[in-house]
Formats: sequence, C-alpha cells, structure tokens
Amino acid sequence: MTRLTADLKGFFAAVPTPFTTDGGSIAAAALGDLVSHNLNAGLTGLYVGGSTGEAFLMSVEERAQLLSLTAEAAGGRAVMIAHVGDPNPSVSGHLACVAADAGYDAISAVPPFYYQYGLHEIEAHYRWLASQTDLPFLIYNFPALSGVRWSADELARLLDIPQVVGIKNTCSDLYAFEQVRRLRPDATLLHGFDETLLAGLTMGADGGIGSTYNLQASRVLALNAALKAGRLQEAHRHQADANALIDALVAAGVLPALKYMLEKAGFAMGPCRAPFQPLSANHRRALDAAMDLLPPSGLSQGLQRPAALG
Ligand code: MN9
Repeated sequence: MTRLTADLKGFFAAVPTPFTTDGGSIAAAALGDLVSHNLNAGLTGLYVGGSTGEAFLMSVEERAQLLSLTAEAAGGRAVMIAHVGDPNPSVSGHLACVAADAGYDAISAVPPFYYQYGLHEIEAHYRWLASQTDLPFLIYNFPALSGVRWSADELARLLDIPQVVGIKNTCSDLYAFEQVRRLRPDATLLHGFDETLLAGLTMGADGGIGSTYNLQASRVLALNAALKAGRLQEAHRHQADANALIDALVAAGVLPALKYMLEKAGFAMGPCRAPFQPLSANHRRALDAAMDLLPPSGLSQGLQRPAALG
C-alpha cells in the first residue's frame, strides 16, 4: 500500500462547529467565514468533526452534513481531514464513506471508547475502518478524553495497519511520542496539544492540529518558521505568547471560550451544546480582556472583526 505521508504534514485548525443561536442546527454561513479565515491565514488545512467540533454532541446526520458543508466551504483550497470516530463502528464506517464522497484527503478516528476493548479489538476495528475508503488514515491518540492508553510499541503496531499513515497525537507523554518517531520514521505525526507545540516539533512532529489555531494561526506558523530557521528563542517567545492566550481559554473551558472569542472577533459561532453551559460573567470578563492576547497579524490577515473592534 502506498503511504501518502507528505500530503498530511503541516498545520491544521481543529474546526469548532458554529451553531444557530438556539444551538439547534449548524450555522453554514458562519462555518464558511471560519473556513475562509483559517485558509487565508495560511494554514495547511482543516480537521473537521473532531473533539473541537463537538462531534459527540451531534447526530450522525449532522456530522455528515458538517463534513459536506466544510468541504464545500473549503472548495479544494485546503488539505481536509475528516474525524469519524464513534463508539459505534457503523457510524464511523458511514461517516468515512461520506467523507470520501465529499472529497476529503484523509480519515481520522478516536478509538471506540466506553467499553474497555483490548488492543487486538481496537486494531481489528481500525483495520476495518481504514479499509472502508481508499484514503490515508490517522489514528487519533487522546488518552485524557478517550480513556484509551497505548504504549509506543502499541502505537507503532497500529501504524502497521494498511492505509494508516500517522497519528494525531494529543498526549503529553513526549517520551513515548519520540519513541514512536524512532520506531516508525516514515509515519506522519501531528502534535495535538497547542500548549506544547514547540516541544512536539522538536521531538519529531511533522506539524500540528489545534483548536486555538482558529485564533492564532499566524503565531503557530511563525513559531514553526522560527524553529525551522534555528531561532529557538523566538520560537519560544511565540509559544509563550500562545500559552498566555491558551491559559485564558483553559481557565474558562476551552470549547465555550474558543467560541466566545471567535464570536467577539466577528464569527457567528453560537453556543456550545449542552451539557456545556453558558460562560459565567466572570469568565466572559476574563476572556474580554484576553482579546488583547490575540496575535495582531492574525487579526489583520483574516479575522473578520466587527466595525466596533476593527
Ligand atoms: O485538537 C485540541 N483538543 C481539544 C486538539 O479540542 C479537546 C487542542 O487543540 C486543545 O484544545 C488545546 C488546548 O488545550 O491544546
């Protein structure tokens, strides 16, 4: 099987799903604005329908609609990765086919969670799911949320499944990450925690996928450029600036806070779905102040700010 690793290297926004103000359905126009903003900012592509996209708070039909709408909005301008993970394999299989039909470049999935499957069961599942389309496949390793933990050897074994070309690695164990890099030098490894992107890149990541890229794409790209040019202090300064913003998001709850800040920047994001709750007045105030931590270049390059902010 040909391994299509080169295509998936780079920096991808994990796209939050804009909903109508009552949270009832996907807000297609706002989604289009957000997609254009991210692509104008110079990101490689988009990771659609994952944790940041509130996939597990959407019906199967909505998840399929989200994949199609986002691909239409991108219009072939970006490398597109569809997240199709679900506890129910038939849902994942269906969404993988939807993604292939919609023109996605790759499929990705968290392992089936809730029941505590053995590695042989998850391996069989990924083998089956990856075979449902002819697209390259990225494992989504996010132990903190999925509850599924793999050693470096186990990750390397999953990378041997046909069509599995890499990992979206949202895991703070950078030792294991570097071991995977050595075990499978050809794999595409994308770093998933924005707050440790610089560390991930120095340990062998080929790029990253992140929720906060929607707010600070220019900073992420500048961090990478500085690192590649050997300007480590500058790269660290970009990471420190990124983390000051991430601190504010984490304190309020990343997904509601991300939507709130994007809303303030001019995107009609709507609310996060229940069980997420509206932000408290204190959190809103803290995030209002944190708008000053957005990269100035990111704003001028694309964030469509309302006149009052511009
Ligand atoms: O895509 C993201 N994880 C989630 C990965 O959205 C759950 C990260 O970008 C984090 O949101 C980010 C802040 O903790 O690193």
